[in-house]
Amino acid sequence: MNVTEKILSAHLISGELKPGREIAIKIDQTLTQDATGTMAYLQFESMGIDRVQTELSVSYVDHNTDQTGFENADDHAYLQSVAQKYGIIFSRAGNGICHQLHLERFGKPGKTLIGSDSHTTTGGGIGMIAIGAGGLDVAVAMGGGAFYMASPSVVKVNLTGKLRLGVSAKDVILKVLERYGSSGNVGRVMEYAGEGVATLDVPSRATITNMGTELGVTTSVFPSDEVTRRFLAAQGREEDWVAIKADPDAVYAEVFDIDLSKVEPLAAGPHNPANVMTISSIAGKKVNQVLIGSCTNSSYRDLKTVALLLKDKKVHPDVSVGVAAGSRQVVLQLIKENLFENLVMAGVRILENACGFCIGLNQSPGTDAVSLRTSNRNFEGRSGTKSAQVYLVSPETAVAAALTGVITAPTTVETAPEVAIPEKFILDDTMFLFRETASVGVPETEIIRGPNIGKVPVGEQLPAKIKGIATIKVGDKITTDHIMPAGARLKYRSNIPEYSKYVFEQVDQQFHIKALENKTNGMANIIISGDSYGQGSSREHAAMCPMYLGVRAVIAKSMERIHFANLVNFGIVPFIFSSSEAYDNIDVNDVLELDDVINAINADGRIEVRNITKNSSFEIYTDLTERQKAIVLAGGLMNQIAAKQKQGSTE
Ligand code: MIC
Ligand code: SF4
Repeated sequence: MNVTEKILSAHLISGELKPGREIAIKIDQTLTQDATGTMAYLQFESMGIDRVQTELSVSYVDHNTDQTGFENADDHAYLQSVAQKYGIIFSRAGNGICHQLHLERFGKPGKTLIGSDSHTTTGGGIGMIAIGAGGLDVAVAMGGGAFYMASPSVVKVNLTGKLRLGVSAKDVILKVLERYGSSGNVGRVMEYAGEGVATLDVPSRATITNMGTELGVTTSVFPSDEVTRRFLAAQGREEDWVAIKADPDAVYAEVFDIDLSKVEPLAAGPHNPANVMTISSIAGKKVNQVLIGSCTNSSYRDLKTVALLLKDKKVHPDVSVGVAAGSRQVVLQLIKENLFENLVMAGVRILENACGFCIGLNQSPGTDAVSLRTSNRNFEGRSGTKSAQVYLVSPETAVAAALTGVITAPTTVETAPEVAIPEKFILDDTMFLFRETASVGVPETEIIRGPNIGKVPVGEQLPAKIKGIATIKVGDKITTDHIMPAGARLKYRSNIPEYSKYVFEQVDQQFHIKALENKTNGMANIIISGDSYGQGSSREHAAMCPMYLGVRAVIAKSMERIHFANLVNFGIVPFIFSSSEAYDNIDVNDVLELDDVINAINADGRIEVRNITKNSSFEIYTDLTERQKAIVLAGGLMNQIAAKQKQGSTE
């Protein structure tokens, strides 16, 4: 068996490990972050369970920490009180970014983790099967329920050689993105193997598994070896270590070879993480902003490298340079080693240990500005500035540009010495509230609900016939940032009627008005899309808010995994065109009729759509498991759970 099969088979509740088949697995750990967490906990509350049923569940506050207005503080108080009531560890704002913290303090090789954030895959860096999912799936796992997924097809990424100085893990994952792209990888797991694995420390492995998400795969995983043991020992958690490696005769669906010594410094250019180019091909381009941080490159290894490279130097006067550490531990460690000073002395803007710039919450670049970032996503407008040109690069490349003012290959300038993980990291869990310390000054059972804490919208059962309007038609690679913007709108995450006003804001500002009108007139809204609909985040709001606006179906050429699952959970039927030419013959505002939907879903999922406006028809299909069919017909998972609760079922 390979590593993926070993961990999955040890957690298998039902199904068979045959690629494509649905399996149910037991979940050991969960994580949530605040921006997806409020809805996840509102859903968890309605399940009527006294205590989380997992081995460990953590609620992190890291995304929405920087807004004006009362909303953030309301959300944080709600999350803290829920954590206290249900036995969830609470990580306070300022402690750091969920994925970095989870790796440092809680992740364990061989365990399963799901999190309401797509980059939960970071845990694969220490040999976990760690998967991003919608908040509702995480709520179900916290209640002891299984997680359902397609049994993956495992790709071996065979690493040989050793990276040159100035080239780092970000360049490796960009190499993988160059080969596999950001679509067409649904159902895959990338498993790293080969002698080159031992040359990568845990933070480097975690950068690779983190950004593996941009491929659209289920997750990525490294073996757990001596390097993993040393990392956990330095975190004071040696007892959490177990060795996990693939059997010598393990079988893989395919093999991708990378000779690390040949990897060049790379960048992902505007506006997709898979738009990979060499740094040498864009060298000399003027840079306005450099931002180092996010859950991809904010570790001790990365920031120590940055601090060493900036020692006794000053950032270029035309470049605004910001650094956000991934955790307090990283900051404390840099302070202890007198390295933090290098950043401040160089003229770096010190940012909060949080997601911040990565999600467009602050540091938006100027008009047409060129911004170099070490984060993992550069979707158009995500930075908060639509005309900005965002390039994703390694910390080494970021520093080279910060100093020279232009894109510069780090291998052509002074390179920093290799950074080793310390024997023992500074261990201080002050900003985690464990049950004993979780007091928020109220009785344990009282949940704090300020006016920003709304309600989870309720779906409606699927009607026998969908008569609807093609309210919007979008192209390929529509991300969840297009569907449900974050940044300045993030503070409405707990208030669905308000947040719904921004659905497709970047694409069609009238969408929500038209959709509500159609809903009032008894017409369903139908979204028409090209390939790879729903790339990017796990935010279930990209399904929940459209559901609130009366969207009943999405018809796309293809769809990404987490978004597909979220649509099902919120009772929106995810349809695929049987023949992609049909896409060309639909226009916005066409009236579409889907007769006998329920019977079609229960049969083979194929259905004829009549385009009343064009007097034509075309075929679509939906590939749902029996479990997913039942959810869609019930109008979403919450409806199904409520119906079961009414019948007294404990299932
Ligand atoms: C992201 O990087 O897009 C986010 C913000 O972390 C999302 C989660 C969210 O939308 O709250 C993700 O990656 O899942
Ligand atoms: Fe936060 Fe950015 Fe990581 Fe998402 S990708 S979890 S916004 S740091």
